[in-house]
Amino acid sequence: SEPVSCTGGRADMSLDGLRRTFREHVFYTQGRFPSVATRNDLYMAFAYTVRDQLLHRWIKTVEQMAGKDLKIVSYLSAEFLLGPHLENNLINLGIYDDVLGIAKEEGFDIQVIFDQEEEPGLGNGGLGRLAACYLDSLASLEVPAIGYGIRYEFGIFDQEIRDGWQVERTDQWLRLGNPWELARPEITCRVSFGGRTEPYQDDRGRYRVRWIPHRTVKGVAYDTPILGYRVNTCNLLRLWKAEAIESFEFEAFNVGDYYGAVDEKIYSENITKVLYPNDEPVQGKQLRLEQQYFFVSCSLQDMLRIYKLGGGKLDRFSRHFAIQLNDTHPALGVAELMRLLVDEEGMDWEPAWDVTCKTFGYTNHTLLPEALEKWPVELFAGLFPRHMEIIYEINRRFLDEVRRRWPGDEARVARMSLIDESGGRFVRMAHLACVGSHAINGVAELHSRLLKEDVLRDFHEMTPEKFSNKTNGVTPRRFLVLANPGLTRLIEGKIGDTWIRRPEELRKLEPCADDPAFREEWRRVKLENKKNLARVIRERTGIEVDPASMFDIQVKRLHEYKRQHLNVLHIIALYDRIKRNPSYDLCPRTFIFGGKAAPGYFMAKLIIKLINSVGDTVNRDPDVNGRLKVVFFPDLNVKNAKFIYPAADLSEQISTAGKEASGTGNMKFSMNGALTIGTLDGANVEIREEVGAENFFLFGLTAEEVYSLKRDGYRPMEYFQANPELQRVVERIASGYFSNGDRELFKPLVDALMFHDTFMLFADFGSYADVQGRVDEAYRDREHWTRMSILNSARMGKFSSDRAIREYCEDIWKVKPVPILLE
Ligand code: GPK
Repeated sequence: SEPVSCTGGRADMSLDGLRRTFREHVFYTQGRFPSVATRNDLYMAFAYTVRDQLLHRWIKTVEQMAGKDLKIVSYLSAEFLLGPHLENNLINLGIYDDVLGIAKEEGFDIQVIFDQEEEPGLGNGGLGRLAACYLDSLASLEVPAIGYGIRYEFGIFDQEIRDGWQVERTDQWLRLGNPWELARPEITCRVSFGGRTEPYQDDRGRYRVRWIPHRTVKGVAYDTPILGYRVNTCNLLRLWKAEAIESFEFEAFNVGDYYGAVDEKIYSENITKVLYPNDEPVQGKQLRLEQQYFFVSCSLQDMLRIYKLGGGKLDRFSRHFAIQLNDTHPALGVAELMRLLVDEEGMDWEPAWDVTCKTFGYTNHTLLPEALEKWPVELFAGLFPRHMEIIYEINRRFLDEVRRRWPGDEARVARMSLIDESGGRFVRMAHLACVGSHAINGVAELHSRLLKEDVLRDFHEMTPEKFSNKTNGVTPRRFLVLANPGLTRLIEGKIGDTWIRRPEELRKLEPCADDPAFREEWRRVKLENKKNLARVIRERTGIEVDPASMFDIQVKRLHEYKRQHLNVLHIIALYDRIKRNPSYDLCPRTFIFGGKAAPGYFMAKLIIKLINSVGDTVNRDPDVNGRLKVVFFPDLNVKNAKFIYPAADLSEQISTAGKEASGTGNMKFSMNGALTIGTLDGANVEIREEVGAENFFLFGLTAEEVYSLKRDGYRPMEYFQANPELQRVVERIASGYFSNGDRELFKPLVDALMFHDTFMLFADFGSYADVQGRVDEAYRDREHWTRMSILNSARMGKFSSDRAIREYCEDIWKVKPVPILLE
């Protein structure tokens, strides 16, 4: 067919063209005269101007892919933590400066316009942000890809701090409209729940099963274009919204049941109402399981529909789609694809199973045993009677295989079964994902090794060839170019800008570490970034911080294994030293925390309260005299994070070894020239390898030491009794020093440490405090510190998500780039 013509008009990317399109959108899209246009009108008009450019490229992408014998990556994720689109798209299009110019001409501040954008907070933390970085890299590498997920009406809650406590407020990201998405009311799927199954014979006399569901909802597609960096590839993020199917309304209306019809509508729409705000699975919540199945079923139906458009035969499906499961949240896809192929498409079991296994890959993101998803069989079978049968059949065949390989080893069979029967019966989603995938990966070297040795040991023994490591990465576009324009300009002045696509080239900066003038410039940029953060902190918290002090930052979800409270114990130790010796020589430090706690996670919320209480006491104590400041930065999200990473001197990555699968914040900090104080956990291990041990502050037990200590019986009290400073620190908390004499407030926290200390803070406290002392000394030698900082940035190329995505493409997905031409 004829190529679609969309040149000229709104596709015109000249300065004049952009200005004209912008004015048109103010007028025709927002319906405003420039003189009465609100801030939001202007933002919307800019967004639509940019979206026009994206759509131009999107159509070219679809047009040039159609009819080609290519393979598409399908990234299934319950979360996509995208962050604001406008600035990012301007950078990827290469028109950032043009648009800055237009804004100036038209007489307004572009920062105010950027600030108007509500970010789509459709994720909790690392896992959701990783999915967003991977979409950016897929498009930037010109790989055909679709991200599939859920269009939550309410994303992750907004966090406020009141009286030191976290208060959650609903996220209303869609309130003023979302210019980045296109509703596709004509792209819909039906998704069913409940009911029963029934056997029958098909016209060829074959035994078949039919599912007679109890209720059915409709999924409607909402598409967001994802443009790559300085390429024409514009991929698709397709998010599903749940609605009631029309027939329900008609039926109910016919019998005069108006309220019944409305109820059904509310019931259906509930499925995509809200993101579960836990960064680990909430066990046993029916609505959460419904969400998972809803988006997985819509997405698989959509892929089959697209595939059939191309006229492909179903047994060749895996040559054209590579589906990646982002953790086990979409693992039900294994059973659903089997159902679609066998029940709906009439395939036989064996070929359908072959297609399924060749199509799916599974990424695991956690070693915490309590975070492995499992669903009560009763709940599962009630919602998905047919999938339950399919899972039993997968399991029967799988366990037969296990028994053939290991005759008589019934303990192994019980360990590997898709059904956990060790007290209650549960469907093990990780086992379903492993059995139904041809590739299984962890997200950092250490994590992948521990998966093989521990969590998925039996699966590794059985099919070692399925396992690999894919160390996480982050996009340098958002986390360096967009977040840190000052540093980007400085780097560009030295080595050009090709590193933005090939960050390994940042190595060319290494010699600059020896150049005093460059170091001076490097410090100037850091200081500017710190002033900027100091301003935002003042605006949001009222606290004054000194940009000349060391900015020591820990931002991430609040979790006991991430040990924000270990950081707090150290702050109290410094405070205690000052109180005991008012002339104690301490390099002035500002401790900055940020992150959300799951609303039902009491201990995490108590840690936020502790941070704020210690801050209240320390910040106003005249004895401290500017040497210590403690800040809790409220409402950490992608938008706020951009002020934080570029302003850090020290990055806190202090999880108990063996608990953090990878971490990605560690990479964002180091890229921006922060030094890391960290344990040998997750990707810290590889960051240290890359930047050099001499440019990294290492402390704490290794994963092996943590395991053996646990095995031999860890007694926190022994560490407590051996360390007088630790005793004083804990005593200050327990005595009510930070809580107006209230000894009850932090008792749960103190008791948990004294009697259990599951995450071994006491075991690591001594080593942490010692190494913090070395950090203090190192910061005094500012020239040397700057050297280390430059080398950190220069050596972080490996942690670009482009590198990670290349590895997935080559080893797992077997997909190749498809360059897109504009004309
Ligand atoms: C892991 F299992 C999970 C989860 O449910 N949510 C989540 O954010 C994180 N993660 C890990 O905790 C991080 O270590 C890792 O870097 C990130 O996933 C991305 O892989």
